[in-house]
Amino acid sequence: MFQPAITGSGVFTPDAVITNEELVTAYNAYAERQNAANAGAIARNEVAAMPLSSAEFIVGASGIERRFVLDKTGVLDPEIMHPVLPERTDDEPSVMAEMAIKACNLALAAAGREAAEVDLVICAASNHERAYPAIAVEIQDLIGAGGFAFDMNVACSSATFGIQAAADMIRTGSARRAIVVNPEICSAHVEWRDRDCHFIFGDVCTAVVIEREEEAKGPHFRIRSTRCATQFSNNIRNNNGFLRRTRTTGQDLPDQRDMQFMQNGRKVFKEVLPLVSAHILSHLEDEHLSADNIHRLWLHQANKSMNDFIGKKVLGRTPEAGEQPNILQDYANTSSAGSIIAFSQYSQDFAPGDLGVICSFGAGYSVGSVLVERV
Ligand code: CO8
Repeated sequence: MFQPAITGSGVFTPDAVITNEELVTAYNAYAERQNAANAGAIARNEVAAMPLSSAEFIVGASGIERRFVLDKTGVLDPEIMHPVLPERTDDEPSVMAEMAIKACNLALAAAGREAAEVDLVICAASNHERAYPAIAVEIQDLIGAGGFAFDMNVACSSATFGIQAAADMIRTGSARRAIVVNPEICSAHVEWRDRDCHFIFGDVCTAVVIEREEEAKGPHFRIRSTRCATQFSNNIRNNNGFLRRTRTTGQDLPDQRDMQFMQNGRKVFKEVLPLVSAHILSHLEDEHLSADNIHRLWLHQANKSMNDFIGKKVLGRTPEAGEQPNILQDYANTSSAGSIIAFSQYSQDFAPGDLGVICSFGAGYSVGSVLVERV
């Protein structure tokens, strides 16, 4: 058996930023247009008026101030209300693979490794731009890695579940050096015309290099252990899928709202919090550790109040500055990439022996935790 370690991480951040104010201006312009167009039906109570959004609500309810996206012009155009990403030919790199190359190269540079030394690529994300061939195999080809590659999807927990899969394969010897990469294009999946969720997501790509600790070229994070858990819930759901076209005889599909991100946010908030806190605490207990031994929690980045609650529950007190860093104010929810951005940005100050937990949670429900030690 070999000891796996995270030896490098990288974050690719798109250039375009949308502030809450820009987002609300665009959404409200769209809603007012719709209301004007439907004025008669609204007056006859046949159609409900679209409610307006507010930047104050967004920051108060979530802590999110802005988000990065691949394309902001389409999202902010009330005539369009979604990102515009031109179609690519089959000979061009896919959008996810293009983002992934950038994050993989940053992670490889941090590990001091060449792509040719990698023999496992896992593309772990909450959506994949096509069914096959796997995006991971395309990434493997584009960066020049060897071995094998596959896609996996556990929604917001894809990265931690991917780390567990890679760490287990390195431990047993079926892979020697892995990249787990998380290209998240949430902007193409969220419904920007729905005020309940239009503010939640952003785009990013993260990557980590995992290899045998004995081969690490510099300071690294030993993966002491991992824990993954799932419990079925419909409270975060997307019904897009290949069977969709079999349910109609016409070209136009009926009600397409559920082909985008859907959630019952309040229920998610209430149900996921106890699940995550108990998960982290039992993971620590299994390792004969208490919260006092943990220097930092790199949590999934969905909601500031959620993270405040989990931090308090796990540590048994209000976390001190730096013990539970949030990046969601700048990135919003980037699905599986969130906890990895936090880890990548807030881990280099660790001293040898310091312990931390990367923890993701989300649709499924799913929870994944990775206990790491600085070496
Ligand atoms: N502006 C003004 N008012 C608003 C807005 C808005 N934008 N949105 C909602 N309101 C109103 C509501 O209509 C409601 O009004 P009323 O009381 O009159 O009915 C009121 O504000 C309160 O609404 P909510 O109860 O919905 O507000 P909350 O305080 O619950 O906050 C949150 C909403 C922020 C969504 C919160 O519930 C939350 O963060 N929940 C947890 C959600 C979560 O973590 N989900 C994880 C999803 S991510 C995941 O699992 C990955 C999925 C796959 C990736 C998908 C990629 C796109």
